[in-house]
Amino acid sequence: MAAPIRVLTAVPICDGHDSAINTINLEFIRHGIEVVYLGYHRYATDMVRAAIQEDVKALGISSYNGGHVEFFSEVARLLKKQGADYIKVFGGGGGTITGNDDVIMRKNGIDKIFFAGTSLADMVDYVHKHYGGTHKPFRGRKPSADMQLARKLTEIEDRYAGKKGKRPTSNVQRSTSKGRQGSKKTGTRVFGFTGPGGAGKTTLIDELVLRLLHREPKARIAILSHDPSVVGAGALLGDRATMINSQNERVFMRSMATRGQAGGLSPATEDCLMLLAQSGFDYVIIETVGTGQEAMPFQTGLVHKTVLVMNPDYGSRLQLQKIVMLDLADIVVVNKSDQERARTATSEIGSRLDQNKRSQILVSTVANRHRDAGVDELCDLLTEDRRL
Ligand code: B12
Repeated sequence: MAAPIRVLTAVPICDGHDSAINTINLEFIRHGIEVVYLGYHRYATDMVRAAIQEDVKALGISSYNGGHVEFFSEVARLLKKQGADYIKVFGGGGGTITGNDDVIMRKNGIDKIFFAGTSLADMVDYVHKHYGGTHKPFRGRKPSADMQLARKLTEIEDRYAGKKGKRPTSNVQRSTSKGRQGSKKTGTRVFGFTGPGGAGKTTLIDELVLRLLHREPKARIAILSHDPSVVGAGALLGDRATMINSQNERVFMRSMATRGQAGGLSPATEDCLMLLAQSGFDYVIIETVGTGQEAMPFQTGLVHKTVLVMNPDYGSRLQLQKIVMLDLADIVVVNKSDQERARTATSEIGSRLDQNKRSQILVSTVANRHRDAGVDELCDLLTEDRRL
């Protein structure tokens, strides 16, 4: 199996028309493409940073706000300025983009505009024909640190493509077989976040990143965020669409598809983690896919602290007996703790943790509330050994 084509898609600033891009994303995925979706109302700078970090072959923009000539051209200009114009810019905006606009946009470096009436099959075909194949080496001036790191991560992921279950020969220096121990030398702190889909892991991580950026003005943070690959097809890597604070110059985020591996992570995660630790990040945060009861995504030694994020609405108390991560997590977070059932949930989960007789900590958060005290507490707990 060849490594899938990766593209990034987004909708520009002052534009909420996301229904076209949502349809197109799904069609791309059905045809084996991995789509990193940045969401709507996004700045040109955010798109360019994300496209470079994700090392995508192309950046697809869906624009309906009337500012397409300027916006697409600005994206192409910024890519060129950074020496990243190996990333092609394409997109559409139905009837809002005219033939004359297209002429100007192509002069400004846009690769392809799809007009109203184009079939989804034609768009998929174009992506396969024009954005497939291996990455070309960087040309011209020295690539930026983000560009180099992004490309190394791609190389690691691609080495695993088609080698299900087997560890390929890796160039990443392995001081031990475990990622966390590999990060000991560098002082990188690694946190693993897991939990069921919809519990608010991504929002919680984004709020944690905000606090880390404020508290440590020089700290650099990397995020490895996982989403499931669709069986026999591509993947929708959508966590960036939820991230607001993580669109920051001091944050490097990479979205990874599970590419056929069960359990919540990608076959390439451990090697990617080691590379990030060697690249001098102060923190690396790993987010798993939404997991089920039996998941144990973080093998011993992979991360320094594991955080299980739960939704108060897990069903009856009996369900708690079946969640393996409740035995393993260092910190259990009951997110959305403003919900009616949260008090009961906190008390039931607290009793369940008491059975383990380990020093596990239970924290209540409302991640989507500004300045939530629970998220502050979580940040304190995760960083306490750095502050001693
Ligand atoms: C659906 C729609 C809405 C929905 C949006 C729902 C949503 N979540 O997306 C709602 C009702 C909410 C809405 C609201 C508004 N809308 Co509106 N909307 C439309 C409408 C009817 C269809 C757009 C669409 O989704 N088309 C479906 C796609 C699949 O087809 P397509 O557009 O032909 O695109 C083709 C290609 O270009 C390509 N393509 C498109 N994007 C991309 C991206 C990539 C990567 C690729 C490869 C291809 C590609 O795919 C299609 C292939 O055939 C258009 C009118 C129209 N008929 O086009 C107005 C339209 C875009 N809206 C318009 C306006 C003004 C608004 C509002 C400002 C109205 C208001 N005053 O409140 C708001 C703004 C909302 C916001 N927050 O931004 C104007 C924009 C005018 C302009 N720019 O000059 C339009 C053109 C209507 C008009 N004639 O006035 N809108």
